[in-house]
Amino acid sequence: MAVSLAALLAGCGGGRGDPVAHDAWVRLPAVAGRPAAAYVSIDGGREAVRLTSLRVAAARRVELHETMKDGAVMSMRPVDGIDVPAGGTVALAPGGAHAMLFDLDPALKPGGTTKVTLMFDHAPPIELDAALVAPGGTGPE
Ligand SMILES: [Cu+2]
Repeated sequence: MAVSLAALLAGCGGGRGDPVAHDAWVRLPAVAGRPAAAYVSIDGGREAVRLTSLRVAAARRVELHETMKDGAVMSMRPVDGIDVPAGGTVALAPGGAHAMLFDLDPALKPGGTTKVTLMFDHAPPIELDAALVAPGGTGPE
């Protein structure tokens, strides 16, 4: 399949084919000092990309995790990226893939927001506000 140079260049600078992120939220930890979890939905663009990391200024360290179910036992493990198919939607959501935020700023309170930045292997970063949700909350209301 032929791809023109112009199309390639258009894809490299925030063109229309880039992925879009929305509905970001962070579930605050029930106990201060425990990790928080961040969730977001990503609509794939013209080409498949890989979410390689998530940056949160208010957290010292962030890991991408996937959740596995072995019978009734749920566990999670770090992954080095999450695939976002072209034209598809990937939801980081409770019970599935998520980002784990370590050493989150304890001043963050439910009802506020914090900035998160999604980093991709070959798409521009996306920065958006994540709603802060109380421990045990199921999503932003
Ligand atoms: Cu986790």
